[in-house]
Amino acid sequence: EDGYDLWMRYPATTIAPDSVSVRGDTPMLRVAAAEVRRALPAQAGAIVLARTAEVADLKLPTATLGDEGYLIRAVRLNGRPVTLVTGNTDRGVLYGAFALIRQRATGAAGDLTSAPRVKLRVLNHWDNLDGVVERGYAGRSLWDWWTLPDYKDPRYVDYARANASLGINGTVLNNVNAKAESLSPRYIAKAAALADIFRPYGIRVYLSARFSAPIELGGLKTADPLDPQVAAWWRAKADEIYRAIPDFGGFLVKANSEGQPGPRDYHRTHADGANMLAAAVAPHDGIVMWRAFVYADTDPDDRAKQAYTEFKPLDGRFAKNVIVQVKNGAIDFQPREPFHPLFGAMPKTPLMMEFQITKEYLGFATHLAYLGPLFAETLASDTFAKGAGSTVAKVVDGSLEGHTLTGIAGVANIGDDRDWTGSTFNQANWYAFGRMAWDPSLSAETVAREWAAQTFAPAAVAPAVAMMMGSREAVVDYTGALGLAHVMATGHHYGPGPWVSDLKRPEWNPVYYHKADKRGIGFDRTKSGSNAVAQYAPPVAAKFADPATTPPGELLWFHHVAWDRRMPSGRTLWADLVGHYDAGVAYVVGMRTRWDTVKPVVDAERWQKTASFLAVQQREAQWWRDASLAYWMSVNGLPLPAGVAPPPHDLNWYKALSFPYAPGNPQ
Ligand code: BDP
Repeated sequence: EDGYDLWMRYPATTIAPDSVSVRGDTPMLRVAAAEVRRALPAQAGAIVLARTAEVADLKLPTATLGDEGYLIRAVRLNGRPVTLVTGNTDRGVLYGAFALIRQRATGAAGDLTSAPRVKLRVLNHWDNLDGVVERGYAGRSLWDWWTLPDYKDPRYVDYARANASLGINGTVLNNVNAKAESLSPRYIAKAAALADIFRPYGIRVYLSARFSAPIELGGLKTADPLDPQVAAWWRAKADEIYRAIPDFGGFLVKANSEGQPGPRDYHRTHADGANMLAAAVAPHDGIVMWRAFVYADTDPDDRAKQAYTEFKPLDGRFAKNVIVQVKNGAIDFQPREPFHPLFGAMPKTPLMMEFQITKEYLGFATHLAYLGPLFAETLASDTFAKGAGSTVAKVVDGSLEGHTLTGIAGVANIGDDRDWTGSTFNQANWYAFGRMAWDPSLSAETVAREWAAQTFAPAAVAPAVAMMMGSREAVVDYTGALGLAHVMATGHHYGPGPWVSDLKRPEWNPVYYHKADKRGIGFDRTKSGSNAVAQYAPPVAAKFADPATTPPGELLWFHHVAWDRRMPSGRTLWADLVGHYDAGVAYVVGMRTRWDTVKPVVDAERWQKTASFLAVQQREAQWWRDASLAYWMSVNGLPLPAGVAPPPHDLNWYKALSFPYAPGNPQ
């Protein structure tokens, strides 16, 4: 009971051999049937897996299934009542098989039909070739690059099963801070071995491409995207990759951001760079996922404006096999950010959502923070790009502008820890990402309940869901609520550092983001400040421009607010902020109490690890709260509201803490 089985905790009995049958014999149908046999051994009634063409005489409504959807139905076949799992393709059957397993495991029943609303549902592994995972808190990389391609760790199959069970259909194997060597023949062979293993599970492999690879690997003098030799090098490289991996998905690129090379080095645009790579993979039906996370010292006025400033003018200039990958918010995966202003602002360009599943800013692996509500909140945000109801979800699923190339990426939280993600509850974030990528309209609570029902005994489900649902908000509360962001310590991002002010570039420093002074706190992004609000559609801009209509949870993101401003709660801003810190800590205490109640119904190993982590979380939540309050008080000189406990140490004590070996830091 170490969590290895994830949400696929199948009974340990064997099946009556004839209760699952499959029509047709392909690797994908074979793994689909094997999975059902393994998961549903004791189920009464026969199960038949077949493509729709094999059961055409049933005249099922299959038109809406597309090439990945499935239909599950009670039908009669050859006079026998059976549960039919069907889809127009093998892949539809595969996803239907997993849906049937999920349905039975969650105690549901009845006919089911579903097709994904988003085409590319992709994990981004920030895994380095030496096995270290950037921002990874679950051990080392799952990919043993050293022993690949000869040794194929059976775990690769289990990874593929877990992803297929959610409908995840792509994986980017290497870090966006890429090494050119990932594209060398030796590493292409290793990636090809993984692609072979993943193929029957419907998962395509992608690689992060280092833009300067033509120089590093090809010996060229330049990586200028408009140089014909450079374009030819990439074409040849793409051909070489496709010879080894015929269904290779394409490239993910981080360019001209945080020191990465890119087209701007040659005074070319992001579109020039993306289109040149797109031309190389186009003959093979490959795509380029070009990241909008540009973070270079070109726009010191407000880091939050940078991606929009650079990308919005390029709308309509990208090749048709390019999709621009945009983080959920404009800064960087903070516990809460308003939706990224690029969503809705580039109607002619497919935009792909990038969520971070690994909890770089939400307590690493140890804190229990269920990200379903964060994903849902972003997807439900209304861009007003085409009037009310133009949600981010509709931008991402292509329905707002009629795009067919659509995608959602999640920065994986997976490593070689036995439980894959560093904790049991982190598995829920992988799960929620996959399920919501398939259907962005799923509610966070539905997904939490589904996951918990497949992860714990029935008596633990309700308590687990109750813990999960408020857990992300608790992290917001104890790390800095009301729209504060980027108040963490430098480098590893472990713990509080709102006082940090001595780093080279202004926007590396937390003080740049909160701008706290004697008078107030917050970043003025209205007209009197950076005017980042103007990057949103007019109704949204108007809402964010006025502190009275800005949601309290985003107030300090958009406004510099006086400490004594009256909040909707009736308290002053200062008292409200203090209240949030305390509420965050209290929530963690509540989770511990609840977790104690499920001890009798959860296996000892998983119960104990979670209990230990919750203790860590309480200690660290308290630390965040105490250190932050000590700092804010040093700035505003205000007393704590009556009855509030003062931080046990003075500010210097918190400042002096140091964690040189905190995990996940870039190398
Ligand atoms: C930040 C991480 C950094 C990543 C970067 C990115 O701190 O390690 O390389 O994002 O997304 O969140 O490229």
